[in-house]
Amino acid sequence: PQPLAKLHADKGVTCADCHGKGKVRVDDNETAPNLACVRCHGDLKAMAKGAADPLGPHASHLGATSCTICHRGHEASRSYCLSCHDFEMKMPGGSDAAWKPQAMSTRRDKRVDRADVLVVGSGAAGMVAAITAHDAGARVIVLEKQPLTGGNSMLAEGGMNAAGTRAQARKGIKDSVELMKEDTLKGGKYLAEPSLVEILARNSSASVDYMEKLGADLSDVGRLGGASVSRAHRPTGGLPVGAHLVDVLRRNAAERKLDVRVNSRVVKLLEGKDGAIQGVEVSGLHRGTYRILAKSVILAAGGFSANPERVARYQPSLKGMASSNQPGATGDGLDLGEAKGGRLRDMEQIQIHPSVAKGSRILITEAVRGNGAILVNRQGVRFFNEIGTRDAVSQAILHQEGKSAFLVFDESVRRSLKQIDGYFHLKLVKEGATPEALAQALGIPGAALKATLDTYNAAVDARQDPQFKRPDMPRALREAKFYAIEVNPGVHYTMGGLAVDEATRVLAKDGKAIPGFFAAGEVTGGVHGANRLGGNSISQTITFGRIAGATAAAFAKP
Ligand code: MEZ
Repeated sequence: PQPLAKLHADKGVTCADCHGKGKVRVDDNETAPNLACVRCHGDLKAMAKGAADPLGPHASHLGATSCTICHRGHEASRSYCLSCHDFEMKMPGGSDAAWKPQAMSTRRDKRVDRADVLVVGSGAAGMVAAITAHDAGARVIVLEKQPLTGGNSMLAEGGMNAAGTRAQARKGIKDSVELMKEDTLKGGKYLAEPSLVEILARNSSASVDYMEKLGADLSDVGRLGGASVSRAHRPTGGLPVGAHLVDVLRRNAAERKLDVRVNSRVVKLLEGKDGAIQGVEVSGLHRGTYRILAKSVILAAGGFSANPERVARYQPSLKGMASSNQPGATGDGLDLGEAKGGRLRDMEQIQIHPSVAKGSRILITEAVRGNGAILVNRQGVRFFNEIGTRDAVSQAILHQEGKSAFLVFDESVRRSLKQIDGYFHLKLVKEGATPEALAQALGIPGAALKATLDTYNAAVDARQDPQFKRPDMPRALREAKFYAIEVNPGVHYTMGGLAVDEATRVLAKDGKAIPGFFAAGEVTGGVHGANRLGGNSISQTITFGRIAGATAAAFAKP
């Protein structure tokens, strides 16, 4: 395909129209070309208007992204959506090959930038840390290797766990810090660091308040696997939590004029003579390699679920399994930290999520089960407590014929959780007017599926599941239509990472904190032990992001 620069030139558009007049070097955020795109074509909203598909690429769950992520000027355009989806996507000057990162400039820029607090990674942990540090008076720079902010937090669906919140009180849910702590420790097979779990649970309600203060809506509360009560907070109607929180964090970063640099990959942490971390060497898409000196560095670079080689190295049994993660979740942060003496812990603890849509990388949120869906096998029968912990449910599915299962629900479950609409949009759902019709669409025995639903509905009525002891059955499955999605486990979360203390200081192999070096989010280990509970990841990012931002800002003060 002709690149866009040529297509534009053919229409009389000049270089200066996109790049600006005079000697202008494109920055790593590609600010000038993106402004030029919007000037001529309108913003994302304008581009989405009138499109045949109301959830098309210009109105996607990625939110406010820049045009040049997909629409390249001097090479074939590639849709970022194709990193995870296999849509047919045609665009002018575009190739239908999967998206891949562009090659970074090889130049060396001798200019040195300076910050009080430097944050590596722009998922929820990084952005919360950056906002907190900024609000504490620090000069902050955020670096993100991907062309957009949000990290894996952008894909979080089911909710943010918190105990003792106002939303729970409004719904009459009785929860406590102690119960959340015990659920988390038990779910993680008591491998987690109790002091970190205590911090997670004790601060969770305040972290919901914090996000609400920034403008988030976390008023819907649902139940997820391994939780004794409903404590997963998400937007009204059960919309996905991650895209919403990332949107709020982006807005807050913009309001504060935070210096957020995408297409900026950290290649090295810089160390002073005393062993303190004093900045980074970064490779920028256009600027090339340069240094940023900082008094504190916070690593919030995420996990490695999207790095199949690394996953297989720590867990050979997971070789070849699809991942639900965004393409940037490759674990580079772990290498950066380890190279500076950081201790890695629990690296072999890798979570597989029970419900990834078969043949895809699309996570079907656990909240569908939490809101009432059941799992049936090819014989049309249930085989496990659907809201057990992820490790247990995943193993149960892998023991079924075909190593997959059908997630079955009805119209009432569909209505209860808005994020289910997205699965219809992605054409992942089969349906039938009756259980038998649904079974026919799935190719499984109709009488068996009908009997399974009758037995389950009787258990819901009796508030007791004698078969599998499911502790919470919020609704019967009686309302046509009936729906199903075929699911199988996928690599979802890496519990291991850099060891940190209660103040998010990165610990060296001798157990001592490395001065000036902090970490938060999935790049750290110790919060979840051998198995993370659904909803604890977003909770962790906000709580430990806040702590990291405050501690790093305090450390940076003279
Ligand atoms: O915390 C998670 O990973 C989560 C809630 C995922 C999901 O099923 O939605």
